[in-house]
Order: sequence, then structure tokens, then C-alpha cells
Amino acid sequence: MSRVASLPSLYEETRRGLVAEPKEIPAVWLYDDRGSQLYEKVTRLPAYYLPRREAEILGERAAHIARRTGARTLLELGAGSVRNTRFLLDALADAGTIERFIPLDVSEAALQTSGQAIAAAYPGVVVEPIVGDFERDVGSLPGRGPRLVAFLGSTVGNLGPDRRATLFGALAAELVEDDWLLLGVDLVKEVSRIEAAYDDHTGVTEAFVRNALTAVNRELDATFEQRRFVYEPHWDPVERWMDIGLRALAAHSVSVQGLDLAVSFAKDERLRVEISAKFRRGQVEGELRRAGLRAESWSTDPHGDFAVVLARPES
Ligand code: AVI
Repeated sequence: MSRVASLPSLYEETRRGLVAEPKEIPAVWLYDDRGSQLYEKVTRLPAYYLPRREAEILGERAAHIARRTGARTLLELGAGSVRNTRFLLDALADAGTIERFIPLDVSEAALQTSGQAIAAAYPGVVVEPIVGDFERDVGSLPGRGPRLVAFLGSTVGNLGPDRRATLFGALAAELVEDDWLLLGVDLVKEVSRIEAAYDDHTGVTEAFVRNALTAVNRELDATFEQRRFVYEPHWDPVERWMDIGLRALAAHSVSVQGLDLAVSFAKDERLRVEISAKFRRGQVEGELRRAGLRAESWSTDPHGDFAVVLARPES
């Protein structure tokens, strides 16, 4: 398995986030091995509609996507459990074009489990997992063309507009004439449904988000105490994203020895752990176009909750 993760840049980004206003830590801390397991549980929560809606779309559209792209290599950015990817693998196997599946994820454990499962289920497909960070590694994607780069689950919504522009730009530069991008995006809808998806009563989402603090404590020798924070996800109507994080219950300070840093929290000060942006069609197509990618098709589930976009580099 290739290992391409770079910790120094994550540490630097963490330092910048902790001294910024408002404070934040990089969302990548969410996805250590335990976090990846917790996220897997999140995806099965009844209120967390995203993966089910995406599955409905891929169930309908995967055969068309396979025929249209004729992909020999399927790459998946932020692959995780690769559950919905199976629709694409099945369709590309039926079309007889797929040779290689390259899942890229920060969690080596998640890749190991899913890589083995895929290799067993698709014996004719070479599986080559990459432990990496898609934002950093997107400019040097391996594989023989035509390549289909899948970026599913609305993971793109965890990036702010500037980072999305950088990522789409890097993808546009990396993809050549016969390559394709398949993007899954969660759509703007009733706020109550969006908020419910990030605040389940079982506490699984809260445990998933809090695990980022546990990961920072472990990796950076920090002293975040869970009991000093309350979980607080809320919808930001201006940015149209869920702002997901923790709020300090009282003023206190946290030492982050690995960064040689002391961080003071005021009472009620927030620590953002991630954002989860929700999209509209024109916005997604516009962002892709400005990066040099042309959306060729836009497919939604019957409820209009989620969309899957097939795009290619502008010729
Ligand atoms: C990975 N990503 C698409 C999830 C989301 O919906 O933004 C992460 C998540 N955070 C809390 N629940 C799920």
C-alpha cells in the first residue's frame, strides 16, 4: 500500500486553525481509524439521508456512467468504506472495461478492510489503495485512461469555497481528454432535515466529531477535555453550510505540547471541526466551469435531496 500522508503540513494547519478567529481544527482529524469506524455508523443513521439518496441515484445511473466513460481505472477520493462505489464497480465490470480500482483515503485501516473486500468481490480488478490526502495528492493520480475519478458522499462539502476551487483546478489540470469526474453533492433543502442529519439522538455523530479532539490529544500531546465542551452543530444560512463543532462551557486553556502552543478558550467560544456545505445546481456547475471542468449530466434522486454530477475537462 502506498503511503503518502504528510504529517508536518497537518500539524502546521492545526496550529494555524487554533490561533485563528474563530478557532478550528482540520477536519482530517476526524478520520483516524476510530473516526472512520464512527463515520461508518453515521452513514447508517436513519436521519443521515445522504448515502441512501446517492445510492438511489447510482443505482439508476451507474450503467449509463459506465457506458459513457468506458473507464479502465476507477479512482475514488476519500474512499472510506466504498459502499456506494460498488454500483460503479458493478457497472464497469458489466461493461467489461474496468481493470484497476484505486481508493485513496487517510485511514489505512478503512482502506485495508474495503480494499480486501473489493479484491475478493471483483477478482478481475487490480486493487491499489493509496493512504493519502486527496487535496494534496489529486495532482498526481495514477492509472491508465480512461480514468473515472469518483468523489462521492458530498465530501466536497467539507471544503470551503477556496479549497473547492483549488481542488477542482487541480483536478482539471490532472484529468486528460478521456478522463471523467463523478461528484456527489448534497443539496440545499429544509433546514430541519439538514440539522437532524448532523444531530442524531443516539449521539453517534457527536462521538464522531468529539473523536477529533481525542485524535489531537493523542497525536499532538494536547489536553483537550471533552467535558469542557458541548457539541454544537448549526446551519449557517448565509454560507449555506452546517457549521459543526464544539463550544467551551467555561473559560479555560488547553496545552498542545506537540505544537508548543497554549490555547485559551473564552466561555462559549466555539471550536469548529468541520463545515458541510449544501449546494444548488448552478453553483456546482459554475464552480466546475470556472475550474475548467464541464458538467455533462446532473442526476438527482426522486426527492431532490442529492445530486450526482458527471463532468470532464473542458476541451
Ligand atoms: C464526510 N462528510 C461528507 C460528512 C458530511 O456529511 O459532511 C461528514 C459528517 N460529519 C458529520 N456527519 C457526517
